[in-house]
Amino acid sequence: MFGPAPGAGGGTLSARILEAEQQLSGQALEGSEFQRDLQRALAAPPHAISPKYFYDTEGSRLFDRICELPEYYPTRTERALLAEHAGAIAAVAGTGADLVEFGAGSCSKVRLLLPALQPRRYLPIDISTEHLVDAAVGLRREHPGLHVQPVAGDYTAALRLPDPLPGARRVGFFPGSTIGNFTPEEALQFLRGAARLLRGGGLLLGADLVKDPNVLHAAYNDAQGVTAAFNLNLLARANRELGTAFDLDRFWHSAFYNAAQQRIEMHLVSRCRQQVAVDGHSYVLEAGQALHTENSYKFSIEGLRRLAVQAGFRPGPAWTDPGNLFSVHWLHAPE
Ligand code: AVJ
Repeated sequence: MFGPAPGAGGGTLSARILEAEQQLSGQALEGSEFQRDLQRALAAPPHAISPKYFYDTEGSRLFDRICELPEYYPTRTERALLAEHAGAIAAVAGTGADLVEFGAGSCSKVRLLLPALQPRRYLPIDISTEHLVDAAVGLRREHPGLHVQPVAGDYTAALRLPDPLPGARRVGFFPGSTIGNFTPEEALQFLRGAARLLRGGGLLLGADLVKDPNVLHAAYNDAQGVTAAFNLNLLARANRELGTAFDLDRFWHSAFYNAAQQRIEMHLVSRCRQQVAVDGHSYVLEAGQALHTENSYKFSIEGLRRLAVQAGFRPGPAWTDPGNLFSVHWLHAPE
């Protein structure tokens, strides 16, 4: 293991060492945690596993394809909002900030903000190391002057970030309605942590809105079956990484809107009674038994602002599209 990485950036040696170090620590931790969480989900109710396990390299690729689907409105709607309001966002967030993105993926949305926001540094955090490093390399090539320092890790867990840049305000960026993956209690906890981390700056947050359930249903049951492949990739990933032998043909993708909870739920449903094994432990799945793989909560603008206030933020402007499909919020984090 390398020693502590100095706060260097660009394509310098220390930045590359930092990346290498994080690739190693990131992957090692994740493997065993995945096995344990999968075993827990199979063993007993509520038969649920965190959606963070979708995002290995293949899953991140599938997610990027989801974002291009005609039925999946969130990405294109949020991108339009960011592009249209970049100037207004920079006016409230300020230029020259230390910009931290939670779950940066392909770092594609931040590109819409960079010209207006002109951050002093960009810290993309993501759980999919290979995908993140590729994205950071591409971003550096496009913006040679930008200080990009990727952090491979799970931002839902305690995460060590590089020290803040002296004198620079921290601005958080959490787009894509990824906040919808948290339960309301987890979302509050995440926002509380973010308000602390970003004090004196703020958070730019994307949140999907409650709408016609038919529109929601189509977005998670696309005609090409990419969302189904994304969901099933959880089992494919287990086969690759944990040496399991899940037969993907024995599961189907289920996604539906749970109106009472204001969320889309995704499940992998066993098509038949079957026995599966993970690291020597076997489990019987009944026909129709579901493994709950994701919640995607939907919000109202006011509901999200209330949650932000509870977490210690002072909500600023919120931007939405004419169809009220999606919202982007500026949340000021007091000192
Ligand atoms: C990345 C959590 C925002 O909930 O819409 C897309 C993930 N799951 N299609 C979402 C997802 C199925 C996505 N988030």
